[in-house]
Formats: sequence, structure tokens, C-alpha cells
Amino acid sequence: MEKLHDLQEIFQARIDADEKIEPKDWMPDAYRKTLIRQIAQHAHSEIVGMLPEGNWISRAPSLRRKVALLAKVQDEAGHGLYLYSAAETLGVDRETLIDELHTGKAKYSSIFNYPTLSWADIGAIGWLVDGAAIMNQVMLTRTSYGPYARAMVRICKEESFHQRQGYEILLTLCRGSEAQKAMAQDALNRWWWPSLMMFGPSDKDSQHTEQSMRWRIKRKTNDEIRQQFVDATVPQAEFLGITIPDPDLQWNESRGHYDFGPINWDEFWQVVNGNGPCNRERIRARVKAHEEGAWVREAALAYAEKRKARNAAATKVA
Ligand code: BYC
Repeated sequence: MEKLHDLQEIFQARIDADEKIEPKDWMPDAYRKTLIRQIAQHAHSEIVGMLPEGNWISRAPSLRRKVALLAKVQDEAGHGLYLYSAAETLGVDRETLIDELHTGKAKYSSIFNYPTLSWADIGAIGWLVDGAAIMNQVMLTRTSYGPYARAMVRICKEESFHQRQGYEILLTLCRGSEAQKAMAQDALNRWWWPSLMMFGPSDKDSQHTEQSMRWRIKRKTNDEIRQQFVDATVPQAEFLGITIPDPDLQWNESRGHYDFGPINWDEFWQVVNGNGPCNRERIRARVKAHEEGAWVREAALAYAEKRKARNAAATKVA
């Protein structure tokens, strides 16, 4: 018992000294569990996040837009793969993680349960959703677990390209016809509040924040990053010339931040618990893709087995 206590003290001292924890280092079970939960949720978000945008690849308004959107969606697949690999370093296997997504046991970001109804939504996702993701992920480049922090560095570089491609789509629409500007406004109206929900419940209702801050898995609280996002995004909306759908939004001189209106937490929990507009559709699409990809996994494994057998035979001969 004493020994476990010592290990925990040494572990916390390493965290407090800002050392990175690596896969083979001792770590408390709860730290490992929290990381698997968060990294898996993050990986699933990237993979499910491909669906709302994938919906528009065949309908992009020009070849240039199509190429950029294709590249973005492919990047998201890559982010999912880095993150599943980072989770695997903690001793969980990928099949288990994927099964948990498909059976509804594991969560993924609430934002991807909303539909993409117009081309302007692709702009809004890049600007707001990737913008929100970056705010969170820049903090995570300094997270205490080494493989997660390193995955985040590369992911953040790609996310900033995603954010700019989204903003540029909206800028083009806002400098276009009245109808195009109205499309941009409609997209902002529908994506603003769900984007603020991406940062998770408010600090007073967040189950994990306090412990995750102590372990430096999180470096900022949900409310802190949400505020940072609002402060950065309001001037960008002003530049576009569209209006954030919040009558309570106003600069607060004494706080040095924007005040904003109340978030509909009932809607958030409905969506998180599987009852959002597209939850069932998203999981159905993932399960279908997984089933249809079974032959690829089988072929890849059969090839790996064959190579292993060939290498073993060659070693014997040598
Ligand atoms: N959606 O105690 P809390 C992207 C859950 S998208 C669903 O505050 P924590 C992309 C939470 O899991 C971004 N569930 O938790 C962009 C917990 O439930 P469990 C993906 C949510 O972990 C464009 C419960 O609510 N980014 O990259 O301390 C295209 C209580 O919450 C949400 C990440 O995932 C939500 N919005 O803080 C494609 C970043 N919020 O697990 C892709 C990594 C909370 O106890 N994750 N919950 O059953 C994080 O930073 C943290 O996990 C969160 C939540 C800030 C999200």
C-alpha cells in the first residue's frame, strides 16, 4: 500500500515538473482510463466528423473547392488514425475502441450530430468547428501524456488550414449576392450554439475537469476555452458582416471579455445521449463502412501472416 502511495507521489511530482509521461512509465489506473476515454472520444470525433462534410464532396461548387474539401476530409481520417494509435499505447486495442463507438458505449463530439444542409455549412464547419477544435487542441499539445501531445502538434497544423478554408468559403459567400450572404447567415445561426457546446459542460457541471487539470491532461477548463473561442470569433463574424445569433453578446470592459447568453444544456445532453438530429444516421454510416471494409482488413492481415511465414522460413534457411 505504502509502495503504491510512493509511486503516486513520484508520478504527481513528475507531472508538476512538466515532464511528459511515456507509455512504459508507471501511471495510476485512473490516469490511464481517463486518457483512453478522452483520446478515444477524440479519435471517434475525427472519424465521425468526416461524415457531415463527406456529404458535400460530390456537390462542391468548383474543382478547387472539391480538392480542398477532399484533402480536409482525408486529413481527418489521418487524425483519427494517429489518435487511435496514441490510445493503443495505453494498452487498449483498436477493435475494442471501434466496437465501443458502434455500440454507443463511447462518446464522440456532439457537433457531428447536426446536419449539413447547404454549402455554407461547409464554411461554417471549417470556421467554427475547426476553430473550436484548434482552441482545445493547442492546449492539448502541452498535455502530460507524450504520445497524445505529439499527435496534437501535427493535427493542429492541419486544423489551421481547415479553419482558413472554411473562413474563405464564408468570406466568398458574404462578398457575393444577397442570397449567398443569407446562406452564410443561416449557417452561422444554426452552427453557433452547437459550436459553443463542443467545449463540454460548464465547469461547475464538468465531472472530469478538476482531476484532469491536476494531471495536466487538460491545461484549461471547458469554460476558459469556450470564452477564448468567443473572444476570437466575434471580430471574425464582424469582418464577414454577419450576426452572431445571441442578443446577450456584448463586450464587457471590466472583464476584458465578451459576455454571452445562456447555453441550452438540455439540448447538449439530448445530443450527447444519442437523441440529436443525426445520431442514429451517423452510427449507421460508420457500422456500414466498417462492415464493407472487412475484406480489406482480412486481406491486409492475410498478407501480414504470409510475410511473417516467409520471413520465418528465410531465417531458418539462413
Ligand atoms: N460531445 O467532465 P467533462 C474535431 C462528455 S472535433 C460529446 O467536461 P472532459 C474535428 C465527456 O466525454 C473535436 N460528449 O469531460 C473538427 C464526459 O462523458 P464521459 C474533438 C461530450 O473529458 C472538424 C461528460 O460529457 N475534440 O476534432 O473533461 C472536423 C462530462 O464532460 C462533450 C476532442 O474530443 C461533447 N462536446 O472534457 C472533424 C478534444 N463534451 O466520458 C473533427 C479532446 C463533454 O464521462 N477532448 N462530453 O462519459 C476533450 O478535450 C475533452 O474530452 C472535452 C470534455 C473538453 C470534450
